[in-house]
Amino acid sequence: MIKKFIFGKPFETDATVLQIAKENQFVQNEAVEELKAQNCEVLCSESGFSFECKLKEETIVYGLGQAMGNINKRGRTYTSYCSDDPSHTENKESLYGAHNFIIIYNPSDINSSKGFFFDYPTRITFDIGYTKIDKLKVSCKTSDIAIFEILPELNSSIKNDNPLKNIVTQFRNLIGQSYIAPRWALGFMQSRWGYRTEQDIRTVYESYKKAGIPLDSICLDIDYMKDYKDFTVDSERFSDLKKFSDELKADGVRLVPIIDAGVKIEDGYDVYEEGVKNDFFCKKQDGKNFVAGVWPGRTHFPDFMKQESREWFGQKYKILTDMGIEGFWNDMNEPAIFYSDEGLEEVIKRIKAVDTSNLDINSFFSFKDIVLAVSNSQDDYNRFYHEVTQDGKTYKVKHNDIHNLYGYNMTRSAGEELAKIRDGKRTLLFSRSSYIGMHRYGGIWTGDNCSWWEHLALEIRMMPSLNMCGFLYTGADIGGFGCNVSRDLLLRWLAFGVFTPLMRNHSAIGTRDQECYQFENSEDFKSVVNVRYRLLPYLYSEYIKASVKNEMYFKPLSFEYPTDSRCLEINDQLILGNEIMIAPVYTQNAKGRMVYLPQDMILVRFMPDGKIIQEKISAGDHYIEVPLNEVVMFVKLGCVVPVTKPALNSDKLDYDNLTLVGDIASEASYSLYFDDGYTTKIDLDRNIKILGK
Ligand code: MIG
Repeated sequence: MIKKFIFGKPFETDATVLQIAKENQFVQNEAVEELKAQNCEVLCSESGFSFECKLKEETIVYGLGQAMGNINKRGRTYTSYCSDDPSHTENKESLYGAHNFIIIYNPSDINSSKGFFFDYPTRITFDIGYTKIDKLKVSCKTSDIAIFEILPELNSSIKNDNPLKNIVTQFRNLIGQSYIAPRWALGFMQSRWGYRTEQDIRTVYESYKKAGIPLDSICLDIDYMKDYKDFTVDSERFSDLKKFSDELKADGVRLVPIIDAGVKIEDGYDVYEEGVKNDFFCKKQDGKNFVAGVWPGRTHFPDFMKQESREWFGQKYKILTDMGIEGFWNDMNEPAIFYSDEGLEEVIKRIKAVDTSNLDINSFFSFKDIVLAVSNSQDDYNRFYHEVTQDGKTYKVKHNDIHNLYGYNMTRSAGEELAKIRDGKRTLLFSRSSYIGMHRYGGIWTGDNCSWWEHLALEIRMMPSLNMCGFLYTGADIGGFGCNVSRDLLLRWLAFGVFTPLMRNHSAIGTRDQECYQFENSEDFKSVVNVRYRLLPYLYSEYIKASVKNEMYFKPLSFEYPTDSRCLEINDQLILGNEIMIAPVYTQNAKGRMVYLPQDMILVRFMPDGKIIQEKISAGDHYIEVPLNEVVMFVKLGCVVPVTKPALNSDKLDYDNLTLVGDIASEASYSLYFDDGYTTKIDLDRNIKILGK
């Protein structure tokens, strides 16, 4: 059951798609009372809003999607405020996304579990037993907010057998079905900020081929554009993108260009001129278009809150789809701002004011901060406005008041228009910034991580939380974006990436070359990436089922074994789909790791020579050796998983001749979803092949 609590005049974020029945809606005082009856205290005032409830010692809090911390979010503070911050250290409270969904879970009373979604368009803070160990406090600046409460409904048509899965499925019904990527987008992608020319891309394509390592796509980062202008191609570096993309596609490799939020200000540039002429850009209070310095220098931001702007910008992707492009990634859409004219002016003024003084310890540090504060500043987010139409009225809203919706609406713009442009065919689309609701239009990558073992561990923990919030097509920059990767880190990260729907090796300019073929014994990389392709029919099938049925693709172990006390604390093993458990190695110089099995399982080991070794392992703790060039997974008893032979890309895979691994002795069967990889008409009932028995 879902209840909706309405305080003040909530901004319509379009996060949800279900109407809540009148009798389950509570407004203002009624809402306060209804929540009080459940021991939640709400305070609405001029100075802000807060929601508090007590946490028992045993209470676990799940959710929050893209965030630091463990799968259990307790003991920290998190702030949803989409931030372009590439340094994801332990202490960070905000990353690129804003995913305000939590589940409160009491293991000794599992039916008392509840989910809460705080639908609020800008900064909101979750203090989860941090300030006070037994209190959850959610607070934000204004008292205009909608809160959805999800209570488990165990006798409903949602046949999830436990309250945790049931709450997630109800929540996902509320927010609508997740975006579904084309099948090739589940192939391995290579990317790097620094590929400049057709020749650079050709080298990547040829080197993968030569090394025999499968590859489905190569990303084009900002250097394919002419002077970083969206929807342009630098013809000196890519003389004929259509011809090039057709040539690679004929061999099963696709190109995936980046699109940035800011539109370069330049006379004669059609996107800029059309945007100015039609009032498609964000404006300042004085009605002039807001100017933000980003990659191309001075830019305007499309006003993605305005439907006309969304339609216009989204149709621009056709320029690239006409060149054979079938996938995109949307970047810098928090939006990232290097500087604004006003911000720069102020900084220079402030610097001038201090430059003759004798800087002491305090003034010196504030002097240093003056320059740093010019990027992504609150002041800038307060300087521009959106034109919004709600309830038939059109009015202006300050950007900062709806900050978390910008990246969402950029990707919505692309998603809605690409659906028209490529009628009946799926397009790959993933975004950096996001809000719940955007999961209907595209996936996300988790932004600028580093080549740190800790960031591999972080990704493992983040995946199930993202799935709760509807983001299924997701993954991190494999190998790490910033810093220099080591060979073993890349291999271990790939071995986890084998299982994430978005599997992309991406790195920053200036870091060590990170393509798989750059390292000694590239056969080891081939063995690992091959496993992705061997499992692709299965992974694709589980991904589609999870999307269509509003379920999780990755689950914490506790969601499958909610009363196993060991499972409640496991942050480094995941359940994938319905059949398997994975336990990635994420520490350096480890030859393997301890794995906890909540039940008997079949260990399936993919060997470098292509053999698959299987062994039954009993419930409990085991040290499992995992050489760098092998991939292991655990199949539940009573389950089987289809595998195929590896191929150089997903177009070349044999989807017909599948063999089964796992509990083959049990005569178990597997329901495989299959289709052409593109269709938007997904029919789980018709497109299922039963394998086994
Ligand atoms: O300011 O396009 O997160 O993936 O390679 C950096 C260059 C801009 C940030 C993205 C990253 C991408 C990079 N971009």
